[in-house]
Amino acid sequence: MAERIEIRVPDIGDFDDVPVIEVLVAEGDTVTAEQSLVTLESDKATMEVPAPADGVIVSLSVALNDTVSEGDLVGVMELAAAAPAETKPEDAPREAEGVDSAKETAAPAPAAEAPAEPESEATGEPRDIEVLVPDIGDFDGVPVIEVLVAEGETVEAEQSLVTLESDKATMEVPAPQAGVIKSLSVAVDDTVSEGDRVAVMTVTSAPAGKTSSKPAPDVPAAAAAPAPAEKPAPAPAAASAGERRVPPVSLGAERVMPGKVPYASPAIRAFARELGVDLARVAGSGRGGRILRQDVTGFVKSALAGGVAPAATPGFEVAPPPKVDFSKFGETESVALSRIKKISGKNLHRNWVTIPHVTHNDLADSTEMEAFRKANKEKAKEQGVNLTPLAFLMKSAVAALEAFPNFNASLDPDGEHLVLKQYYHLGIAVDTPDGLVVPVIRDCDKKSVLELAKELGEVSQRARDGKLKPADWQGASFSISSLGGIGGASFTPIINAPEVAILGVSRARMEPVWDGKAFQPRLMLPLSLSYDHRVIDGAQAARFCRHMAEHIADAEQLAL
Ligand code: CAO
Repeated sequence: MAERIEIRVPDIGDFDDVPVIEVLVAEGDTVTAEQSLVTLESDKATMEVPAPADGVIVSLSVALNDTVSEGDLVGVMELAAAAPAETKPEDAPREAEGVDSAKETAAPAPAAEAPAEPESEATGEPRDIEVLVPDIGDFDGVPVIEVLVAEGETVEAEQSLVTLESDKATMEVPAPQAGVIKSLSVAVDDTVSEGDRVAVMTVTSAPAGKTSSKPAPDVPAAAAAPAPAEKPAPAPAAASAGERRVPPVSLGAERVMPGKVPYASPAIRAFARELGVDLARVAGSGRGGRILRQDVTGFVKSALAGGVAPAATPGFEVAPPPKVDFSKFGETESVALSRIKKISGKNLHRNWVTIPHVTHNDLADSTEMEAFRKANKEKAKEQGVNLTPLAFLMKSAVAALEAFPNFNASLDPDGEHLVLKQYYHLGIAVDTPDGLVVPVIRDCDKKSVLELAKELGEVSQRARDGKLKPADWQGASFSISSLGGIGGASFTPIINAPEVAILGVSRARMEPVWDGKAFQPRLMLPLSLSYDHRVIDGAQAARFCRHMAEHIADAEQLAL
């Protein structure tokens, strides 16, 4: 039978009860040497426990959210036949991790010296201290991948100042105590080693215990910043209680694997957890796809603006559009999108992907309405008004909205209430040379058809001239998009959130309509009502359209 070995939590520094935040394999999985099995996360470091050799996971002894300490059993694996014969099972994990056993038995690596405290510490007077890179194991020349604070910034004790990343681990250097960053001695992409100066801080309180800091020499901040960091004198071998440093752990056990788990530092993971952000959905803009603080805040901003698509079903993630070099197929020209197109594009996309749309189509008999309109067109023209069907349709829409109040509403952000509006402000989609805009005509219930037609003409002209003010497109409770002047039989208008429905109007056409005895030529007007199915049921939508159609067909309601 193949040899079985226990996999145990390696030296993880002074930390006990570190949570398991990911279990990356299952029992029965075949793994290769160095493949990560579980991820542990202290408040300062993310570590993975790798497989010591090739083999098969026989059993797992930890689950998500368990807490573990050095030596705890992670699982048992059966070594593949080719496993090195000389590897003693109980030593295998550590050997594979590259932990130097001599180092393990030796006293902890020297931390920065904590020299005799100057008098000011006792008196609480401001003084400068240097923050030094603590024991980071056997690594030298570790790149700084993030600088998390700026000069002049006030920081809390334990707040992370910079993130370092070796090819095996991500570590943060925290502030030893609360204070103000006087100068930074490192920048992104600098490389540092144990004892190098990270920053100079001005502090007042006495440190809680020994820290990787020492009083700063009298160096002007500006001169201090780019200066090469000094190595501190070695500290006493045994670290006293309260000593704070980045886990002085076997770095072979610490690793962050881009692509497998969200690639982010512990501080960023904590920040994301606080905001409820799933890091798996955040694109990292840092080196090697690392997720930075601004990536998380950017994601949140985008989500609040509705620009983040809901999580995809596993296996059905939305693939990015293909990148095609069109010039391979013929001549091309690149034209910048207008500002309006860029803004409305984002809103349309958000509304399309976040609202469950259904479009209900119906036909309204507009024969009488059209006859009335034509009969009054000249009269309206004398008053400088272009009388089109749209002004009549606005009145019919208001009548339907009065009858079905939940179409004149918005979903409360709590998702549990509907905000019913007692006003009838209609957004009207206007086609302009720069793109689609939706100015609002207010209090349509209080205005006559002629007044609506007049305002429609004025506002659409201002829209085409690019003269709309922000107030002109705010506050709509329902919208209408009319393509009737152009053509078409029906279409699916996109709901203008936070509204819950929008009416699309296409071009009226003569159709034979059966009156019970014979076909009659009637001018039929296509109505396409898109509605938010979370708020409106299909039957209600059908009734709303019928209400509108009957209002349009009702000769009695026709008035200017
Ligand atoms: N059926 C038949 N004829 C119609 C009609 C309809 N449904 N709607 C308008 N017409 C006629 C008008 O009566 C007018 O003809 P007359 O001058 O002979 O009376 C002609 O078509 C042109 O009308 P119009 O389009 O200039 O005016 P309107 O009041 O109907 O529309 C406006 C105004 C601003 C809505 C329109 O100009 C516009 O921009 N529409 C495009 C909206 C759009 O892009 N929507 C798509 C958004 S994506 O969802």
